[in-house]
Amino acid sequence: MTIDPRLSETSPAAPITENGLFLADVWDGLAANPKALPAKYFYDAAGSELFEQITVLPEYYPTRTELRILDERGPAIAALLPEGAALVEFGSGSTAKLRRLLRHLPGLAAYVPVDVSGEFLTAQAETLRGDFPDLTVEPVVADFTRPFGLPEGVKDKALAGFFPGSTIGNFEPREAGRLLDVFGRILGPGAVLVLGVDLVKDREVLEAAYDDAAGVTAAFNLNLLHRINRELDGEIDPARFTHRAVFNAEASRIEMHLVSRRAQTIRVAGRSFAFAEGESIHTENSYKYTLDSFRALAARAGWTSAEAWTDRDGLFSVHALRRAG
Ligand code: AVJ
Repeated sequence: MTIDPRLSETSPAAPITENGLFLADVWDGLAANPKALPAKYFYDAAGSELFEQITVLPEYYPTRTELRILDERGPAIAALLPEGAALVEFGSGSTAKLRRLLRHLPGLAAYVPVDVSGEFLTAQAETLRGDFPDLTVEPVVADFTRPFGLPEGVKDKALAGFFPGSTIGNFEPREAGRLLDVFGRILGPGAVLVLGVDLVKDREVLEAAYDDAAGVTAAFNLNLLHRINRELDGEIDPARFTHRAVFNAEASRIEMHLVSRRAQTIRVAGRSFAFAEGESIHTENSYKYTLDSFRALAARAGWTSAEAWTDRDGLFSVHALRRAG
C-alpha cells in the first residue's frame, strides 16, 4: 500500500489498516475545496446491488441500449476481430455483455478477464467454462489502469480488447486518453478494441437517467455515506444530505453530488469537516461524447476508428478501434 506523502503535511496520517487507503481518500476528499470523493468507492456489496437495480430502471438507458447494439451488431463486430484472437476484457463486470459477443465468436482462442478482485474472477471463470466448454479462460488479477503482463499462452495470439459499460466515461478525458494508450501498449500493434461509450443528448434525458423517479440512484449515491459510517467509524447522518445529478454541458459530463441540507459538521474517524448549507460533495463524473469527439480522443491515444454503431435513437455507441500495425 502506498501512502500519499501530501497527507502528512496537512493532517495526521490516516491509520494504516486494511481500510487505510479508503480513509486517506475520504479525509483528503472532505478536506478539499470543493469537496469530492472518488466514484470507485460506490461499489461495496450494497452499492453493487444498487447499481444492478439502476441498470434495469426505465430512465437508465445505457445498459439495455448497449446490450441491444451488441445483439444486433454482434456479427459485424465479430467480423472485425482477427481469426483465432484472444479477447482481453478490462475490468470484467457481469458476463452479460461478453456473452452477447461470444455467440458470434466460435473461433476465439482465449478469453482473458482482467479484474482487481481475484475472488470475483475465479467465480466468473468457473461459470463461463461451464457454459462454453471449448473456451479457454485465462483470468488475470490486475488493476487495468496500469500496464500488466498477459498470460504466456495468449502472448503469441492476435489480440482484441473489450471495455463495455461506458466505464471510460468515469475518467477525466485526459485520463481516458492515457487509459486507451495503456490498452494499446498491452494489446500491441494491429489489435482491435471494442468499447461502449455513452453519447451526448438532451439534458432532460441525461438528468432523469441519473435521478430516477424511484430514487434508486439517490440511494446509490447516499450509500457512500452509509459505507463511510460502516467501515470508517463515520458519524454522518445521511438524511442531512440530498442527491443531485446535473448535466454540465460545458464539460460534457453528468455530475453527481451529495448536497448538505444545512450547515453542519460531520466526523469521520475522529476528524471533523464543516459544511455550509447547500455545500456539496462531488461524487461522480460521467462524461458523454459525440461519435466524433470520442474518435478524436482515441486518435490522440494512437487508435483509429474502424467502425462505430449506435442505436436508432442515438442514445449510446459501440466503437471498434484499431491500433496501427
Ligand atoms: C458504471 C460508470 C457506467 O456513469 O452511468 C450509474 C455509473 N452512476 N448511475 C454511469 C452510474 C450513476 C455508470 N457507470
